[in-house]
Amino acid sequence: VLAACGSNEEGTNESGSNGTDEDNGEKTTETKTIRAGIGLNEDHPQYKGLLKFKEIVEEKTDGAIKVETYASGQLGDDRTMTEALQLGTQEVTIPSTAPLANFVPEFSVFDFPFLFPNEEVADEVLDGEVGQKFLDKLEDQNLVGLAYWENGFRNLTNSERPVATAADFDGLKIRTMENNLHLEAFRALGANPTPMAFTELFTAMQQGTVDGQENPFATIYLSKFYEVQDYVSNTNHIYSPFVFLMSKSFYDGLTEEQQTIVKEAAVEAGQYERKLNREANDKYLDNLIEEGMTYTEITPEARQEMIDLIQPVIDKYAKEIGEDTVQEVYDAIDEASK
Ligand code: KDG
Repeated sequence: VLAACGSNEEGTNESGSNGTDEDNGEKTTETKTIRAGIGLNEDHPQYKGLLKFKEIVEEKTDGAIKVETYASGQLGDDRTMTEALQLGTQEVTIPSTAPLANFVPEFSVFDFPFLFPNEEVADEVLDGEVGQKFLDKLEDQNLVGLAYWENGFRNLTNSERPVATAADFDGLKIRTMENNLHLEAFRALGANPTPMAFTELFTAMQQGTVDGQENPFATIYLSKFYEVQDYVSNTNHIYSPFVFLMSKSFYDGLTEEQQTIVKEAAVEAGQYERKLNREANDKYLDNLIEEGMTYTEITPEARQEMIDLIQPVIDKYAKEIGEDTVQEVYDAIDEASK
């Protein structure tokens, strides 16, 4: 029956549209493919945002640009994917600013602990003139920064003990992102930090290579870190932005109209991602407690002590980055906080 069906269809096609197309000599424009990879999994708002980007781009370009999405580090980690963009062997990735600072050191300013007071101020600064200035610095690295998305305020988890004060960090083996400022900030708190790609983190906690890590509640819950971690504290120590990156060689090969479409799609999908991410970060602490984690709240006094211990590290990096650049960021935060 199937075979008969098949030949019927073939028969219809032969005298149908295929032939007509060829006869018209229509030129089909080449389809371009964006391979977009992230480290987080398919449940995370970052992936949902990426699907939104795909939907907008494929619709607005009438399928002339196809987007393939890869989650869970299938294409690599933040650093290796960013390198692949530079080489032109991958088209899109959305790293945290922390590993991106290995390419453009100035990005570390956004990872200064306790810099942004809340998400709304971060939006205003990153989406404004100051944020754009940092994106412009990516061009020299063969990268195009199309938009800021949100990872969010990072919180500590570990398998050893409740962390309420700076003293509780003593000797804890904490995995950090691959960023020197992060490393030094945790050392200043007395911890014993190790940089590691996100893709290796779950196993490292499971095997006890590290005692703990820090990430927003959404990531902690959606990556099931509660299976290998017992304690969580709302340290809220760093607001982590994501940067939506495109390979410059790919971007330069797009028509002007396509460039506008991908730019606008990255911004629009980013607004959607931020909304989902905020909802997720608001609700998942409760889920972590339900899963059996012990929650410790950081008091304002304890947080102030952490700020004081980390301040020399911030001062050091402010000098390295350039005090004018850092001041511009501080001014924009003050302005947005009014
Ligand atoms: O997709 C983004 C992830 O690769 C990474 O940036 C997540 O915050 C992160 C981390 O801790 O590595």
